[in-house]
Amino acid sequence: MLNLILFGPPGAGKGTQAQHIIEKYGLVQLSTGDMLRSQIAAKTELGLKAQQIMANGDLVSDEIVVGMIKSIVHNDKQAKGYIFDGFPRTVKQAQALDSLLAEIGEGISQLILLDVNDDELKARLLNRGKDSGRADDQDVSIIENRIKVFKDQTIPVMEHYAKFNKSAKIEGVGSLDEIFERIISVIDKL
Ligand code: B4P
Repeated sequence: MLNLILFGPPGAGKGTQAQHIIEKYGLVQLSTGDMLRSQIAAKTELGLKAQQIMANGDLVSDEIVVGMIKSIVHNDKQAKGYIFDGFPRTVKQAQALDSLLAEIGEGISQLILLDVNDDELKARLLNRGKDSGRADDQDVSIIENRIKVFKDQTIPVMEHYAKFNKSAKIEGVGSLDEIFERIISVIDKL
């Protein structure tokens, strides 16, 4: 299996690039952000818990997101591999993911960081916020909090996989095609 973590700060292009990667490599995309937003739209108990946390730009609890991922990985026996988009966001989530994959005799093949500077992130997210309807994309102070949360709680995930030589960093500024080519050149070396 090819199991990739698409990694980066909010607005780095994870969701955008994941679409192209799944088409080329036939992987299953698991975006915890999308899963949480569908729970909110369906007004489930889980969605109600996550809604305010996400609107503030904070992280939903590890238990909730790990539980969502677990149920899919355990039930999908046909997958050629996964692209984890927006997950793991804490070292605890990374450890839970490693154990989950080990249970099916698998592991993470590579983490790929899309490196983008803070000014570009803010501009992209505010731009998306004009028509996305996402509360977390419409307020600079919330976007700044999301970037801070990434630096404080999520960067250690990259260090966790670097210990196993499984972290790669690519430039995340440029056209969508240029960035996709950079990602392909990392994947094709695996
Ligand atoms: P996510 O849904 O993961 O939100 P995101 O980081 O904003 O998305 P993404 O990074 O994929 O967006 P993209 O760059 O593609 O999470 C939202 C919230 O959910 C979190 O804050 C948290 O509360 C919660 N959550 C999710 N997962 C969690 C977890 N594991 N643990 C705890 N909480 C969790 O796109 C951004 C914009 O940039 C788009 O408009 C796009 O068109 C544009 N763009 C992309 N590439 C570009 C390029 N090359 N040039 C110019 N613009 C570009």
